[in-house]
Amino acid sequence: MDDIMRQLQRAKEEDARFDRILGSMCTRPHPVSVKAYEMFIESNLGDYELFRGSKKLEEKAMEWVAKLFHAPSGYAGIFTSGGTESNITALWIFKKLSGKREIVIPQHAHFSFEKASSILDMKMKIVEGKYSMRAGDVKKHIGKNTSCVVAVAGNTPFGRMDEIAEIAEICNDENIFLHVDAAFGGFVAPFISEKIFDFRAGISSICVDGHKMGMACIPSGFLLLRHREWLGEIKVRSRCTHTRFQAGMLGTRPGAAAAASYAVMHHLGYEGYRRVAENCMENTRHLVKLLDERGIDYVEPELNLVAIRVDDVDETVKKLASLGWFVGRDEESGIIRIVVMPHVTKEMINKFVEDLEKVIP
Ligand code: 0PR
Repeated sequence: MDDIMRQLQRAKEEDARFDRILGSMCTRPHPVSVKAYEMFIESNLGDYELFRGSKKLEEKAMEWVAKLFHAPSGYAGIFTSGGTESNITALWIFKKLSGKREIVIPQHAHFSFEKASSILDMKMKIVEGKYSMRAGDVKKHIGKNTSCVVAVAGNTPFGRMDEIAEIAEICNDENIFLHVDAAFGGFVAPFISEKIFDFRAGISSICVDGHKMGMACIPSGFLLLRHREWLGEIKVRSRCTHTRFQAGMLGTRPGAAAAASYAVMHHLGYEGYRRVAENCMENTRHLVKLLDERGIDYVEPELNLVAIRVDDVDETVKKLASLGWFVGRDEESGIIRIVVMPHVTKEMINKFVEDLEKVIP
């Protein structure tokens, strides 16, 4: 046992620590979330008749998110392992409902849609756009085989929001589904932006991740659908278990993750998340100010994510790593990515910018 523990300790020491991580959309989970996770470690939501308490927590966490996004009363929710599973599941449902095999998707959408396209055998029609997707560019990509449009609230490289309300109007006119990927932005934008990107805009589905700005333990994802009946498309009888039906990709699922999400959401509440988001935005502005003072070029942030333009992405990432910093990168856009998560303090930002100045010409 001692030997195993020593091995675990050594492995843990090889893991990066959050006080050096600047490029991740994850953060240290809130202590309340960790506590709840530990309490429900045995629970399996795949067989929810056995774990009815966990199931209730899952439903309550879902209600909390549904309220955040103004879901209509007949909505359905699936608690998932995160944005990837949510995105694949949404496209799966819309393929079944429409019987069509094309998706219209912004250039800067997350690579989980590439996985979805491969698994579901759906063709991606890519809408080009500098930092986000404009409504005016969407229409020409819609055709008779379009199943759904994907729009992003807080995209992966720039943290920008697509023109979701306007895109929703087009989708409603064309009678096609609109899925909103708010995996990252869903816990920030409602608190700091005036933009309407949720069910009020007339969207079909939306996902958000608790394990990103929700400060919940990994894995935590929420997928909300406008109509409960849509779940019927992916519902299967779960034979031999204590539960009659499952709807979703996974079988056995961690009840601990649902309890952990419930706990942090109800502990922080909407006001708590507003404070977290405002604090992250304040630190984002601090970072931008330091970059301005040094003449370092960046993409104007909309949420708590700053894409810094550099000449040689690979070289910059390597040099920063040698100084102990982990930053995100996107070679295609020529940027390194700083996500100003709740664990990213002003002190970290100050030290990082000092080091960044040393490594860029
Ligand atoms: N949608 C968007 C807009 C995302 O940015 C991501 C992940 C996903 C969906 C998929 O989410 P899951 O990975 O939870 O399934 N974006 C992060 C990124 O690419 C994922 C991540 C998080 C990567 C932490 C690294 C990391 O350390 O940055």
